[in-house]
Amino acid sequence: MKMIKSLLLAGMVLVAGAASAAELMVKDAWVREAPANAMALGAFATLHNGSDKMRTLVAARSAIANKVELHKTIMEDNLAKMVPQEKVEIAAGSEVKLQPGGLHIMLIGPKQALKAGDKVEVVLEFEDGVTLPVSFEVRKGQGMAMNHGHMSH
Ligand SMILES: [Cu+2]
Repeated sequence: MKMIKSLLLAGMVLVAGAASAAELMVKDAWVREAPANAMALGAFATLHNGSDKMRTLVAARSAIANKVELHKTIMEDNLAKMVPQEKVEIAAGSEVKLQPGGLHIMLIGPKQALKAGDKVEVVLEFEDGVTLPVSFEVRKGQGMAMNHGHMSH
């Protein structure tokens, strides 16, 4: 009887963990195709928070980059400039778009060339301790490609 009880308890903990992750949804995750010598590249996605409380993205990590940062591109004196962000807040029941020219995840020092069709695994870390592995699809540059390598960090 004792064993059944502890198994039940373990099951409940698992369900609770899964539920809090499921309330966070990542849609349309992609990174731009890049050569092996790229200095940095942006990762983009729509982060959807289906829960009833604010969720805060505080970090991201990936085995394919030396370093991963959260950035926001702003215009200053007609120049695009990237500002590191400590966090990205997603209000309850809403979504935040990480997109070229705005908030993005920056993969700094990619360790390999990325070709369209490849997948890049990035783990998103939230303030409440939830981690969310996301598979980003590599796509060819679209429209006005912003060359991150030319921007000052
Ligand atoms: Cu950036």
